[in-house]
Amino acid sequence: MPPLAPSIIYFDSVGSTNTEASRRAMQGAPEGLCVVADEQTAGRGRLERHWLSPKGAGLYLSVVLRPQLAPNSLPLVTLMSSLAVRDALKASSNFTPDIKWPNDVMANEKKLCGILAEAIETASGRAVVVGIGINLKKGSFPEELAAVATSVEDVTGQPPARDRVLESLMHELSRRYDQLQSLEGEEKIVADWCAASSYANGRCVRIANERETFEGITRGLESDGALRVEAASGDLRIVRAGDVTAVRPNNSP
Ligand code: BT5
Repeated sequence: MPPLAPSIIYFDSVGSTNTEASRRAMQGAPEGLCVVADEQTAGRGRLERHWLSPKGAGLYLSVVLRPQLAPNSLPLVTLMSSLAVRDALKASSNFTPDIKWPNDVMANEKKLCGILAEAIETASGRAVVVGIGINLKKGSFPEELAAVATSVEDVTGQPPARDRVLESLMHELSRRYDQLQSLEGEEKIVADWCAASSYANGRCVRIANERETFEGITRGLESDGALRVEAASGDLRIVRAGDVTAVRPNNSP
């Protein structure tokens, strides 16, 4: 597998970097194409939710990937991206964030970064567009989200230089993507994700998805990245979609 060779296109303002990168992937863009914007006017989360992306406040980017993975392994692309963001912030901003299933990077139990991986069929085969939004500065989100959102500046006291974080992120993303597609790479991504996330094992959580809401205790991941949760009844539930909220904060050091 040749290493990912990122080529970056910058925009001052765009609706959504995921929409722009998907459009280019449909036109045949090779993997490694990365769309970065200073602001997004229609940044997207999962399930038609919005991602607030004020000008100059965060890092908003989308990368085109063309992974050679079985369809049921595609959720691992989101998990490897969370690991890459974590590693990149560790290297560029001197702190180690937490990661939460399925698509969040967290600090102090608040959301610092969201990831949106979308699979699309293109004339040159399946592509996955990985969108990453990282709150760099305090003004990255409105006051209404202050109870659940945070930024690198909130955590470290200093707004990081966007391009330093971007450079570090492209490096870590290439490394993790390579790892994911190597021999036993899927197992390694799952193991590294579990080791890096305080949510992986033994956390009391509430799971909410389109079908139901229930509480339980996390019991690690399946090999395809699904979350195992032991429900109050004792049944082991396998969760493939939804939102996870901690029922109690993490008290471990
Ligand atoms: C996500 O969705 O977390 C995926 C976010 C992906 C954003 C990137 S930015 C570059 C690329 N281009 C795009 O258009 N998208 C990607 P989800 O788990 O559904 O979370 C969405 C929820 O997060 C919203 O409903 C809000 O509650 C909250 N939210 C919105 N903006 C936020 C922000 N800046 N910081 C923290 N939380 C936010």
